[in-house]
Amino acid sequence: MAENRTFTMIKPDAVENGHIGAILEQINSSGFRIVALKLTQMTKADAEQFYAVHNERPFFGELVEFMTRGPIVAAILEKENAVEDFRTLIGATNPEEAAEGTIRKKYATSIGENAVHGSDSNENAAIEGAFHFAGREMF
Ligand code: RTP
Ligand code: MG
Repeated sequence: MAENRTFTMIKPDAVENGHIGAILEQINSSGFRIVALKLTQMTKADAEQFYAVHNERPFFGELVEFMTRGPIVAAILEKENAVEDFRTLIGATNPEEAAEGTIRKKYATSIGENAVHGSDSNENAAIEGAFHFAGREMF
């Protein structure tokens, strides 16, 4: 995947709370182009693989449970400096520490149920994008 791309998920909490439209609108109006998009639901095995880096952490079971309890919106986004700029747009992991106006500040309910995911490196963006999308689904 190109280095000007990142991968995101609108997590089950934000989908349940009806924030898909508002979050996609903020993503677009912040200069990101959507190059892949779908509503999908991860299985337990999917979530365990996607978040394998966290499998020793105390919150791992809770995280897998949360991420599989309902549909998510998966998307690949394009913009110059996409990974870093998107992490800025979503804000800190804990919404209480997230900057005013960030997506997590506006829509997250807790450190665990924090509305959106954003890749943390170009390498992981490529891995995560390929995890969710086939080549013909990326534009
Ligand atoms: P993400 O990967 O989802 O974009 O979030 P992040 O980089 O800001 O945070 P990370 O450390 O990668 O954690 C992944 C997700 O695990 C859940 N979490 N729960 N209960 C807790 O203390 C806790 N800490 C992290 C969150 O859903 C977090 O986004
Ligand atoms: Mg992370």
